[in-house]
Amino acid sequence: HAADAHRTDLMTITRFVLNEQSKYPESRGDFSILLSHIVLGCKFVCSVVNKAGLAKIIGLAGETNVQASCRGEEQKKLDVLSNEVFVKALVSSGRTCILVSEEDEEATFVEPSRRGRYCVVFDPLDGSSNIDCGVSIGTIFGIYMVKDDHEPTLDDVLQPGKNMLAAGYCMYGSSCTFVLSTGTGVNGFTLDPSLGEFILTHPNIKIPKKGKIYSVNEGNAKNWDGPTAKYVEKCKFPQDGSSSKSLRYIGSMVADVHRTLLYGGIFLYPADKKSPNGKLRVLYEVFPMSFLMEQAGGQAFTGKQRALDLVPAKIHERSPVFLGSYDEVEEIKALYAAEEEKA
Ligand code: P6P
Repeated sequence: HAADAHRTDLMTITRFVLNEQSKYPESRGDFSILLSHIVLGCKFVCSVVNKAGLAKIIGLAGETNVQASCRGEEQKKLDVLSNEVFVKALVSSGRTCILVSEEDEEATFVEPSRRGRYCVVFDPLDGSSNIDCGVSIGTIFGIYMVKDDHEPTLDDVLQPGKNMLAAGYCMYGSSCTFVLSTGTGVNGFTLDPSLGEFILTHPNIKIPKKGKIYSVNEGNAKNWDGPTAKYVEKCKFPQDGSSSKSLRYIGSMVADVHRTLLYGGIFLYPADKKSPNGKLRVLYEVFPMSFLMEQAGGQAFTGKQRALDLVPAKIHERSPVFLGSYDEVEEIKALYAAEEEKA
């Protein structure tokens, strides 16, 4: 019975990654071990974020950090707590050597005895300012291999996004959804809380070639450059008789990108006069989401070049980004190219 087989043949993320690994006989399973520690971190953050509202109430009453701390310490901000969980999980995996987190000014160099070959760049809780109103937030990560066996340096993480081995995010919303690419397509997993396992629910995600949704903070419109302003104008007042697009902007990148990936359309965080490099960070927001978009058949562009070709000079560098359906990004690229020709 197919239905029964479906119910009993659970494709967990662990099984899925082991299947992937079996394609590389020489692999020692290091990547699978690394990924299992990232998944562990996400499960922890999912449980803490879901209690956030409750914790706040209890926290207010007792001013204690309900997250398993008996030292009565102050309620730790969830993004700080999440960061600590991911750093500890990644170091304890014994498979990492450099960590770059949105929460830490400096990169973490793992001590030699615990060092592995992978560098992980991550935003432990992106959009955390949205927690109090219950908007979905998420963890975003990308994984590089160190360049060589020499002493690790920042050059091992200042690599173009196209060198990433894997990237993904975990969205903490009505359900906990883990979306991952290891370079051979994109797959989505949903946490089954009764099993504590991520189950494959969105196999081989492909973003629609076109989309009817544009996603941008219109509040910045007065500061946009010409091509962005022209593109958004076309979304609202199409000249070719097509219907105008819908605007959907949640203000939490993981939620806006997840909707774009599944429904199609385009997500934009352009440069503007106030922030010439836009707002989003290259290593742990732009690169992972651009990697996923390309793997799903979409595109990602910075206004000047393919996002994944960018070579960051600093670990917290920002870049404008236009990502989503292939045809939508093509339109933005044409507008920037036309601007370039005029210049
Ligand atoms: P704005 C959240 O703070 C974040 O880093 C992303 O998750 C989100 O896409 C963006 O900033 C929202 O920025 O300027 O539109 O509020």
